[in-house]
Amino acid sequence: MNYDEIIKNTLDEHRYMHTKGVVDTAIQLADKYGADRDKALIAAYLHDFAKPLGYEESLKLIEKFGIILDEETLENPELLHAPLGMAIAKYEFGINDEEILDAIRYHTTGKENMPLLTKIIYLADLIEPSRNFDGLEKIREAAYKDLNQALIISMNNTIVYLIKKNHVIHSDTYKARNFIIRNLHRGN
Ligand code: DGI
Ligand code: FE
Ligand code: FE
Repeated sequence: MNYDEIIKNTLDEHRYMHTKGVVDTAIQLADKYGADRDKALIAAYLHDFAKPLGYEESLKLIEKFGIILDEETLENPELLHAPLGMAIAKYEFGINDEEILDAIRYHTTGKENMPLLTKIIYLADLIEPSRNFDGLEKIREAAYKDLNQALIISMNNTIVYLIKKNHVIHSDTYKARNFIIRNLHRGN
């Protein structure tokens, strides 16, 4: 399947460039940390496929695909594109690989005990070359030295951003952070 062609025809220029950046970065991280680069490529290409859809349309598709979502996700339009992207990957692109599906599903919030590919897509989404936000350089530097450290800095950054904006913090977001921090303290 020519994902590049598909994405170019579906996403606007800005989101296409972002997606290309995530693909390149995810492949680099996959090589560095020993993940499957073909899976990284597919997950990266499809991670924001549902992003252009509006709230009402997203809710309709979520119902159509029979996805059961928690209230915290349903009330946050920003979060819907991740589970919906997973369903589209599965039912429209025929992807059945659980690692790819998980990486798309949790690319926005993260989750407790993230598999390697999910961590890579989460981080690649934040540090790809066209991104720009305060604190990004520190995350980029850490990303190629220590994956878990980079994730903690990213998650701290996102949580502080959500607090400043007075947004609801999804429980997957803080559980993802707590899990990594607890495990670092245990030394593994
Ligand atoms: O889709 P992208 O823009 O590439 O990036 P993304 O999938 O990480 O989505 C970013 C948005 O998601 C950003 O506006 C912050 C929001 N977000 C991330 N975690 C949470 C969250 N929003 C809420 N309400 N709660 C969260 O835990
Ligand atoms: Fe996204
Ligand atoms: Fe993205």
